[in-house]
Amino acid sequence: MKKYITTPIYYINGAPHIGHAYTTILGDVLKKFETMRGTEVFYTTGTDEHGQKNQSSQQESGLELKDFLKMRSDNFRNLFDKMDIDYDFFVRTSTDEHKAVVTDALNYIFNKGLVKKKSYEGLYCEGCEQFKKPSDLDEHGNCPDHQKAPKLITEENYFFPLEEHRQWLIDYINTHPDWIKPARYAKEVLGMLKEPLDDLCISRPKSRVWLGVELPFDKDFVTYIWFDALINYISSIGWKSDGDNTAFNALWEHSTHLLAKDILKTHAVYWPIMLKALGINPPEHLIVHGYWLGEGGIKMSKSLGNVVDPYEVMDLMGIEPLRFYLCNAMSLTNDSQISVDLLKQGYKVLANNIGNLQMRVLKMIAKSTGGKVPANVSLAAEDKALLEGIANTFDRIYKYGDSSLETVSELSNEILKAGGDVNAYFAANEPWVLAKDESKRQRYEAVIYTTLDALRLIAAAAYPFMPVISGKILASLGCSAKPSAAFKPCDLPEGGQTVVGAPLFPFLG
Ligand code: ME8
Repeated sequence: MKKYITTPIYYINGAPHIGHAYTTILGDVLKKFETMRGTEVFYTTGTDEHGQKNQSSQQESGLELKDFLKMRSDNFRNLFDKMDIDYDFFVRTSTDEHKAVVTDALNYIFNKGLVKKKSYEGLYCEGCEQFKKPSDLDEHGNCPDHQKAPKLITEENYFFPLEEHRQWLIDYINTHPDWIKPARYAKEVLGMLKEPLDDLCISRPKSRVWLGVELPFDKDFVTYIWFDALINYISSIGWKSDGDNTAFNALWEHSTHLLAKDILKTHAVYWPIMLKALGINPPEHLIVHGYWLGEGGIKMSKSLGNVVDPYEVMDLMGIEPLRFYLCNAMSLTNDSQISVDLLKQGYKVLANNIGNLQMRVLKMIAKSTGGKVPANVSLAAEDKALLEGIANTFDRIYKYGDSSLETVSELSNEILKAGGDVNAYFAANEPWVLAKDESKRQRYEAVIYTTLDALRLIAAAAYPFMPVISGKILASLGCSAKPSAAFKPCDLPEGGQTVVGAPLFPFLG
């Protein structure tokens, strides 16, 4: 079985910020988690290059369209490359391959008689690229995400009716409790489905928006950006309305879309209904996360300017501690505050936990045994209990966890907890005192072996978040094996050579 994991494709009207970096990091962490337990993953991320926002941005830039799109898309790709994201395909909606699939899908639903043309008046939020109902707005009549009043627009457009599928979607959500995770977002979607669904406007007149995929059945219009963008999830893996979809179907069956709650409605209401019209099942899972809140406690966003720059914080603390922090600090169902100060604090937690433990134990045995892992140790019940507890926890998460935020969050918490427990064990057993007394040699060696073996388990478990640091810890313990999801206690080869290297988490200053 091969899994398919996707991130949203990001608008290119601004530079990427930590929110975009986070979802793409989360996908990479999930990919590594799955790979470690033997499941292959096809992972996609990319850029959403059409629509009014991108069009306005291009006009302001004064650049040729092609150059503008490439430059802005590369801003995202270069960031993801610098962050060592192991994506298998980088989507660009401006490519002919993607556009051909959008055209194919539009023709398919048009020919099935699922599209109708009518005049429409509505409140349009450019930030969301969506028509809004008065009930979607805050008390000042603004879009809550963009803090701007939507514009009243009257236009002739093409529509795709949704209402007739509402009950089917409600039933689908109720019979598939694992479809949308965490569960509170499924409840939110059921809330959206309490009222009849308006027809989805799937076109924009070229007189207003020309940056898009032309409607195959009316050259005066382009496709609505969301209709175009959502199709990326099927265009990236080769769907065709009339081709052989065997390979597509195999991947699609195990598909997970990652997204924040800002785009829950498009993914959990429009998308499954679009897919149904195309004869495709909903993706297997939608994994939804909350917002990173920037300055002022409001959602960080390009348009509000309260963003954390991923390059700045990567330079400050390194990509791997940043990955760990983001995955650990994003709460499952709420929003999370983020700032450079909070990131620095998170870095210190890691340094004091895993970093401190590694340095202390390695320096100690470098002095006492020339760095050799003690052999023929006789572990006390306390030592065995510590190692078995840690191994069992990681074993359970790797065996039964799924590709979700809950798993990632639990794993990162358990890594810190294990690090804390081993630091406490080390302090309580005072190996530096034992080392001075030859009659306590056996006990000294057991404490050292236990600490080293625990560190090995922690490093292996941390691989999806910090692959390079995990490898460095394992190498420093004399373990060359690639981390695997088999967490067995007391597996550290006896007699191996340990090495005190440079600190894993240098002082930030
Ligand atoms: O919505 N906190 O693109 P977008 C957490 N092109 N995550 C955040 C975030 C924040 N403050 N800000 C952005 C679009 N994100 C469409 C998507 S998909 C078919 C089309 C992340 O550039 C998060 O993943 O506005 C969110 O859903 C996405 O970026 C929105 O990116």
